[in-house]
Formats: sequence, structure tokens, C-alpha cells
Amino acid sequence: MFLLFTGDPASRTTEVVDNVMIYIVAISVLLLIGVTVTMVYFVFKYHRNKGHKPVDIHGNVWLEILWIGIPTILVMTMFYYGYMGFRVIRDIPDNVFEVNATARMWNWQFNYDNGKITDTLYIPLDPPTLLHLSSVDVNHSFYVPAFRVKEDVIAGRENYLILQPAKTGDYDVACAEYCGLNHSMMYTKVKVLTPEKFNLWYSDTSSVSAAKATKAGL
Ligand SMILES: [Cu+2]
Repeated sequence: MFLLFTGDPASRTTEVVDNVMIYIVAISVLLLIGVTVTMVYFVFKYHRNKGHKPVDIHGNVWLEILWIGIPTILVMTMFYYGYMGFRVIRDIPDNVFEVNATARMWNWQFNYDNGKITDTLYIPLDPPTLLHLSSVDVNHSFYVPAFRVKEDVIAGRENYLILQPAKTGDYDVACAEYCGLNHSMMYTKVKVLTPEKFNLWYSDTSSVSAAKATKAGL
């Protein structure tokens, strides 16, 4: 988007969220320095020992245009970058791998289209993953700090989250909505695998047939 980010982001969303964050913090710091320097300068310049008599100034059109115009432009650029980042987080890409995530007090369950069920989320590096979020009891929230994404999992309603990893690895998943006694222990991991490794893992459905056999009483 623009060139403020210098790290090694874990996902595409990490990059856009950090860029917006750095942009807003940078503007805030510059304004803080500007206001502080001006204030200290005036404290010395108009010290009463120098005999300055304060006078009110009325109606300076240029000053008024400046202090309305500059903050408006700054806030609009913050909104623009924030909105562009929001679209990266919320717009569903054409080609996605889909997983159903179910939250319950106090763990996560992931169901895959081929019948696999896990308590750790396995996803490919590519394509992005569309996670369908639902809860069987109270409200939870699916939060991957390294990806800078968090989405509420609302009881009785389906929500979604897109994961767009930029590199392989294991990343923490936390519940970010207080959901009762063991809320603080409601952690799991998202494991991002290369497409080859992921396909190997995904095509191994021996645990699925084992679970089906148990269900059928075989
Ligand atoms: Cu929870």
C-alpha cells in the first residue's frame, strides 16, 4: 500500500493493519511535538517579565481555513488507509479454501469439507482460507494476533474471517470475548503449511474413517 512497513509480516492483513497503525501514530507524534514546541516557545516569548500585554485576535480567515483544512485532510487520509485495509480484511477473494470453525465453552473445533475434524486449525499458505464462524453456546471471538485479525463469533448467527498468511508457521489463536470460567484458557493454534504439505495432510483421511467407524459402532 505504502512504504512504512519494514518487518516480515505473517500475513497480508498484518501488513495493512500495521501500516495504518504506524501512519496514525506517526501523525499523532508529529502533532504532539509541534504543539509542545510551540507551547514552550510561547511560554518564553511572552513571559510577563518581558512586558508583553496579551490582546485578543478576531477573524483571521487564513488561520481558520488552516485549522479546519489540515485536520480534515489528515483525518480523511487516516480514514482512507483504514478503509482500504478493512477491505483487504473483509472482501472475500475469488479462490478460497473453506473451513467451518465452531466455538464452544471453552475450545475450538474445525470441520473440513472432506470430513476431517481438528482442534488445531490447519490451512494452506495459498489460497487464502475463508473461515465460517459459529458458536454453539455464548459469544466468543476468533483472534489471531500475528495476523492482526479478530472476528466475533456470535451465538445463533454465522460470521466469517479470511486468513491470508504470507509465510508458513504456527500462530496463536485466542478467544477475545469473555465467555466464562475458562475463557483465558481458550487457546489453539493455526498451522500454516506449504500447499504440498497441506495437501498431504488434507488427503490423509484415515482419522475420518476411524471416527466414522466408531460412530457406526464398527
Ligand atoms: Cu470464548
